[in-house]
Amino acid sequence: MSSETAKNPPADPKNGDLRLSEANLDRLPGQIRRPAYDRSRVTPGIVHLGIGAFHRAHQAVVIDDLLAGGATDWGIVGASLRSADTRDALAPQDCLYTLAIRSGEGTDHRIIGSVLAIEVAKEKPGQLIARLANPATRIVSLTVTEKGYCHTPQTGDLDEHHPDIAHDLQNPDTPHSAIGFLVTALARRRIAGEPPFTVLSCDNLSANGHTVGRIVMQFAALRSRDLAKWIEAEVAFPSTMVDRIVPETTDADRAAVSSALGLIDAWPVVTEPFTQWIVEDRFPAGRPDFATAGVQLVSDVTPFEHMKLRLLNASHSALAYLGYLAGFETIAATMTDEHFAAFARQVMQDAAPTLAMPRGTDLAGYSASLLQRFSNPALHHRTWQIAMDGSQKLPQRLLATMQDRLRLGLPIDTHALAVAGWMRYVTGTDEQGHAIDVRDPLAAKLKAIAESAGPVADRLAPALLEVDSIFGTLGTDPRMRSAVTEALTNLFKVGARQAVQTFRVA
Ligand code: CS2
Repeated sequence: MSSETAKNPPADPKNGDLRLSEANLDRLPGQIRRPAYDRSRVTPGIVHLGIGAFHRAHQAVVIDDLLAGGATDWGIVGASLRSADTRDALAPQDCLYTLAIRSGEGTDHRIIGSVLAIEVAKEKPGQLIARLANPATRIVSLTVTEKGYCHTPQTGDLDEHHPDIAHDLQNPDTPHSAIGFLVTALARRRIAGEPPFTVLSCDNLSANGHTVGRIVMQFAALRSRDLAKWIEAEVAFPSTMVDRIVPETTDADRAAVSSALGLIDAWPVVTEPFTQWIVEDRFPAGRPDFATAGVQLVSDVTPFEHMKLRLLNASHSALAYLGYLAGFETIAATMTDEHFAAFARQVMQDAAPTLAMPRGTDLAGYSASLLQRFSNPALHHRTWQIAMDGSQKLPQRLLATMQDRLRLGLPIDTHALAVAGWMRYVTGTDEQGHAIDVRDPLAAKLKAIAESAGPVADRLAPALLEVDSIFGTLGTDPRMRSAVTEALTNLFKVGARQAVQTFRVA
């Protein structure tokens, strides 16, 4: 994202404008942790598609721990599908970067060395395909965000009309999408008689492994039925639940980190102390000894994934839309309002009866810890950032819970207010009449719907509920229509702050 590009890296009085790099590691203040292994001896075993801040603050840190423990053949080659920003920022610093862990107690800095190289797929697609096809690559992991899967969020099926998919079917050797790269590389492996890599989705999708597997097979079937059959028989797509809050890096973060280091880091990542990774243990091509780095290996990740999506991400999105409309810039600021905090708790409470957790799971404790994490005053996590791509996020975060609650005969007014918040947000005009920069693959369509309906809940709510790729059959349910219309009517009437304040929480 260009807003994350390094701007005016600050000069340090001691080290001038020296850059963080292998050669300069010795200049770091003694307390700053750095790779405890010889990076020149590490070979790549993982290719990661979508090397953004989230991957660098989460999976790359786990791998850094494993490399420190002696697993020298599991280094990461990162790839950006389009933008050269991350590569341009990190290549001059030997792909080293800082993890800044922030809490109310201060910041802990650590240098991460597990990323060995970064490629830009758009520049050299053939090079990335060759790397993926190389049998040394045993895991291909992904954080390409929800929209990167080119699927219909409501059904989980490949969107055959997606422009990138249409392109990739015509141009298998120069794909644009992650799906196109995976399938071309898998086809090469098959022809070469090599075993496939394991595909590890680390995005916030429901049943992310199963979902990416289905999309990959549907795409492959459009190219060759035999290829699709081979993928179905041979390729593992374990599901994962990945959790760490990672706000976008700001120029102020860059300045603060560079000053703590005494060296310039063009793109550090800032995060919270909490981190969690739960992975289904299906890696026929081998895997690092994840458990030694605190990763939980399970046979079925689904309940944990649902728990995270319906408690954490659902309340995050609810706070993002309603908080933004109420004029709060960050999640932590939104949480300082007790009514918003109570509303977030209610979103979680309402999701609880829809979850089937393993015995002994402490949902109340989990929810309490989420509220605490959201309140971390040192994280500047913008409501606007989380509000992005709602059309891709709503189904698994909010709508699945509503569907289940309706099935159970339970009321849906809490989630209806959150969905109404999204509807009010995507009109593109805030409560003061200012424009909202709505980022969403469906932004233009949503805006057109909002313009034709006007700011009238009775017209806008039903019109948006008809967007099938988001709402599916739920959008036609009369209980859904009336709950959302009622919530949106109130939002237009009294505004988000008062709507949340007067919302009856249990
Ligand atoms: C957030 C997530 O941006 C968003 O939509 O809800 O990125 C969230 O911070 C992570 O899933 C936390 O693990």
